[in-house]
Amino acid sequence: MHSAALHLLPILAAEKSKVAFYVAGAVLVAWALIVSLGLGLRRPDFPGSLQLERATIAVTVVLVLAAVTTAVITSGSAAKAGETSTTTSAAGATQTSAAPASTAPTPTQSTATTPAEQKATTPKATTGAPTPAPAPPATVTSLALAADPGGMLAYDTKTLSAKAGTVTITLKNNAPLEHDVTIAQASTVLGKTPTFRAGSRNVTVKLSRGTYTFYCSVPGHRQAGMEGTLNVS
Ligand SMILES: [Cu+2]
Repeated sequence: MHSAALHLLPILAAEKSKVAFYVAGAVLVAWALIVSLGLGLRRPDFPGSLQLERATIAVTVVLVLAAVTTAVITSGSAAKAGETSTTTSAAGATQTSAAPASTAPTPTQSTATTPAEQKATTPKATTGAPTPAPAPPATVTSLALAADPGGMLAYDTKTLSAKAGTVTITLKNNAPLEHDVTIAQASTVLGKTPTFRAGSRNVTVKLSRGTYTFYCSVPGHRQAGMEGTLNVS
C-alpha cells in the first residue's frame, strides 16, 4: 500500500503540474478568443474606456505569464518524474530540478578541460625541448694569430689553446706574402680563411675536445714551418 502510494505520488505531482499548464493555456486561449472575436469584432468601440483597455492588457499579461510559468514548471517536473520514480514527490521535485543543472555542465566541463590541459602540456614539452639545445655553444674562444711581418714563413706561435665550442681564429698578415690559416684534424680540413695579404681575416669552427692542427695552405709554406697545434679542452 505504502510503496504503491510512493510510486504514484511523483506521477500525480507531474500530472497535477501539467494540468496547471493545460488550465492556464486554455484560459489564455479562451481569453484571446473573447477579446478578439467576442469583444473586438462585435463591438467596434471596444475597449471603449482607458480603464477597460488597461484591464484587458493586465489580464492578458497575467494569463500569458501564468501559461509560461506553468509550462516551465511542467517541463521540469516531467523530467523529474521519469528520473526519480522511487523518491517521494517533494524530495524528487527538488532533487531532480537541481540534478540536471548540476550534472549536465560537469561532463562538458571535464571533457573540455582535459583536452585543453593536454594541449597546454604538449606544446610546453616541444617548446621546452629546443631550450637545452642552445645551451652548449655558450663557450666561444677568440684566438689571435699573426704571420711573421718580416717575411719569414712562420706564424707568431706554434701552439694555440681553446675551449670546446665555437672557436674563431683571426689571422693578421702584414707580411709581403699572401698567407692564410687552415684548421684541420688529421687530413680533414674543418675551415680556413681566404688566402690574403694585408689586414686581418678570420675563420670560425665548432670544435669538440681534441688536438687539431693549423697551417698555411699556400704551397710550400706549411713545409717551411707555417704550422702549429691547436689544443681544444
Ligand atoms: Cu703562408
